[in-house]
Amino acid sequence: MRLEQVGLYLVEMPLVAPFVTSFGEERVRRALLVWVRGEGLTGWGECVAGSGPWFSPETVGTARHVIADFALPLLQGKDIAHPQELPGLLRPIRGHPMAKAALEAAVWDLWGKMHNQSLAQLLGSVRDRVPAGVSVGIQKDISTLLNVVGSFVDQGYQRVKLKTKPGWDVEPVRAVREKFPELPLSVDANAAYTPANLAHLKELDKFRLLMIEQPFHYDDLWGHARLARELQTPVCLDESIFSPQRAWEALELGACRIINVKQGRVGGLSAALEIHKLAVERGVPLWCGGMLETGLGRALNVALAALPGFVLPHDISATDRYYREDVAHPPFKLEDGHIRVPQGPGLGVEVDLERVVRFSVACWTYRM
Ligand code: OSB
Ligand code: MG
Repeated sequence: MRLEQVGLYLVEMPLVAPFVTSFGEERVRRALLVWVRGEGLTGWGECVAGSGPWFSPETVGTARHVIADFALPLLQGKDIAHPQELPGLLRPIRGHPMAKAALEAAVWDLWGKMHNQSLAQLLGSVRDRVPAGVSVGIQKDISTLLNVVGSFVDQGYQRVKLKTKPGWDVEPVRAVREKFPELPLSVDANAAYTPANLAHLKELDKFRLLMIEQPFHYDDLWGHARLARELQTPVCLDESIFSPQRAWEALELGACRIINVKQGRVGGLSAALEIHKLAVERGVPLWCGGMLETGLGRALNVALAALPGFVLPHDISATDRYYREDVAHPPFKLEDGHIRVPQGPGLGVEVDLERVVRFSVACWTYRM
């Protein structure tokens, strides 16, 4: 397949409710949408980089720069035999996994449409629906938190993840655990702690948490390995795992027992498949994380989460938990605590171009 044209839309999607983590508050999700045109068809992808370098060093701005000025020239005039060739073609670019992943995603969608196969089929997915969890941001007080969690439990979410930070951890977790004794529950600190907080983090051991996600700095594999030996609660890594190589290192070091896979964070679907292979060989449980994606990114996450090694509930929630109006149709619905895997060609969702244009604040087109 030859790419003839590539385009980017920078969209600003208002969230139904502000999302607060240890690194800040988000009211609007800025996202870079990518389209690739070739063989008379259009493929779409979504870049998961955020508006600032808080979750990862990448931003929508660095992703646009790297895609336009470095990645597209490397793809110029290339005859791409399979989407899994993308990582090799883009290898000269160091870092920038989210930028690379967005292009690869659009190429997978195009490839699926060319061959009339769903992404789920192409990846080797084995499920037609995946268990949905929900990630609950930091709330203004504990009674608000209990109401928010209660409403998600009533809707049927199978696992609740609480965002934590120093000053919002043991007490909120205790309150949720007391009110929902059997609820599968986890916490995600987004790197808000340091090894000096060890004694405090140990207090979380008494709440029967499924895992503690990314307590320390993203660069600190060694600190996580030491923590993992001290805690009963399994450590799960998110930000730290930005490549298949890092996944291997983390497992070799014993820095985590569970991996949160985000295809964007690890450099694309091919990289996610590599991590999946490694995890299955080693019996390491995986689940699919989220980055408040639009329906485009969510469709891809759902297909990935349907692979056999993804065995825990995901941060894949229904569309109405994020957006009133999404840029893809149909919206993802919670059915009996699950999200259905799209079966149409490629991503299996329909892009709503009117909404893409309405939500966009800038767009760029490149001739290949
Ligand atoms: O750490 O998992 C995270 C959202 C944005 C950035 C980082 C994270 C998250 C979430 C939300 O937890 C997951 C979702 O998309 O539902
Ligand atoms: Mg996380």
